[in-house]
Amino acid sequence: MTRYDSEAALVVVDVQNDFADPAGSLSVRDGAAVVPVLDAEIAAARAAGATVVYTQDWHPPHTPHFAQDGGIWPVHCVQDTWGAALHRALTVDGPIVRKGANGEDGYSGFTMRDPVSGTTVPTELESILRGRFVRRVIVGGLATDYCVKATALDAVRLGFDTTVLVAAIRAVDLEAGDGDRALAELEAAGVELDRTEPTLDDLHAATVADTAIRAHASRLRARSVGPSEPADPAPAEHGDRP
Ligand code: VGL
Ligand code: ZN
Repeated sequence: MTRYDSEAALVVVDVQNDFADPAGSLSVRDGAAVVPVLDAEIAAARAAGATVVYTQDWHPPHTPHFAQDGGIWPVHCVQDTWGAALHRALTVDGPIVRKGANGEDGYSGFTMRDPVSGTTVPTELESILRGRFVRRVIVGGLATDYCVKATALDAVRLGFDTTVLVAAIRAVDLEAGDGDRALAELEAAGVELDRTEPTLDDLHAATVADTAIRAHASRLRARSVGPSEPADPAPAEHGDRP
């Protein structure tokens, strides 16, 4: 993978349990499949000195974004809940930008729209990228037809040379074809679609790193817990290893 250098940033959009895990409240079909692909991208990006930034949908328990409060979505990604947490197999190695925390519709990682006043406010994403002299933005994550689309459209609008990694995204597809229509819209706006499939070597490298991290974490737990507690608790409740 040669797409990364110090002027590039990988933006990992909303790889959170509510979207990525089959038990999530707004679970995207095959959503967990993006995790190993993104882990490989993250490793390549970091190795090349590129920036990696994560976005996180971060809603209050009540927001006009939710159907229960007049919006369209089931309750999802509520601040500090399991559903809002980044998927446990995702390598987190960079700043996290949270959006929607004050009841806005936060589809784009760059901007949030107040659903009552209609005004748009920026998140800190653009200033993070400008502060690092980023010129190129590479986008992956969930979901193609909402937050990935909105983030990539904002990125081109802001003048970044923008690429979406097709192997690293999945669509909600509320209506059949939404994901494909989103890709067409992105292309029309000047976003490059990279349809390269990750190689097995890329995926393997990410898996090996992940396994090593888990083994180390398990040794640390074994050392720190008392004799009455299990040294290595059962895998997390909502586990879904891709
Ligand atoms: C998203 C629907 C509602 C997304 C967020 O991350 O794509 N979709 N909130
Ligand atoms: Zn949301």
